[in-house]
Amino acid sequence: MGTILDDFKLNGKVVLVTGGSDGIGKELALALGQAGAHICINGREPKKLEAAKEQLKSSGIEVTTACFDVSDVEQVKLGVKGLIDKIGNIDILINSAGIIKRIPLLEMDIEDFRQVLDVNLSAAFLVSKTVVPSMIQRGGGKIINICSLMSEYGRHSVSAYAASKGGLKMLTKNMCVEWAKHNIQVNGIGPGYIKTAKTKTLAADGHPFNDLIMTRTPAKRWGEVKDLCGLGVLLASKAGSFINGQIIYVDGGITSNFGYIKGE
Ligand code: GCO
Repeated sequence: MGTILDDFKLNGKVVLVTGGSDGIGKELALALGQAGAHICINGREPKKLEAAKEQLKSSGIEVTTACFDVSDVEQVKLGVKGLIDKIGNIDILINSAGIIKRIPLLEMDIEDFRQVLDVNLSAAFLVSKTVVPSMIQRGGGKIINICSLMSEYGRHSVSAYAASKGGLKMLTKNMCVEWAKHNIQVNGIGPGYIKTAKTKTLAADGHPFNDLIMTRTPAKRWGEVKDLCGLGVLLASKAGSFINGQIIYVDGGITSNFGYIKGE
């Protein structure tokens, strides 16, 4: 007889991670691969994809790459179809591709604003819509959308990013509402401040933003990409089968904290 640990295993499952050649996407790909899944990583840059593939393969993970732009309707259609033809089906989709542009509202032009929404929000709609019919046909699936603290908060100069991540939170809930009856679970991971290429400049020692994070986060540290992996495996596995439509923040407690005064 199996144990609860068996419910976390992903053997025989196929995962597509968009934005999988880097950062949070790559780390989740590694974790789900270690849990037994076949991993397909998507990205726009063939060289980066190959490097990520080699890295995952060296950990004994089966990997396929899929080079396409998630914000381009035709490329998504061809990319996803090509992948399904090649390796069967996609059981688990992680929408992780994302960009950020830190530009104050009055200086931001509409092209930049639209591009952020296209990649962070519309692409999750597009890729999911392309993958889900085959999930329905096969009796179920999982979608994990990578949200953000900015799904809840504003911050100076990240308006487009926050608008996209707030939208992704609500898209997650609506996907759950429409697809749960097909045994599809759709949830969001809301990373707090995590050390990645996107936050590298903010995390530098002595940067005032670093001070803000260190004082405001109850855990008194930045997150590491690894901190997201346990939740990623839970949401991708049978163990998470009745968790649906939730955004779970992995943030060292920052969303619970209004702030400290000196000495607390
Ligand atoms: C910023 C940061 C954030 C992070 C992250 C927070 O400029 O405030 O880059 O937006 O990227 O999404 O959860």
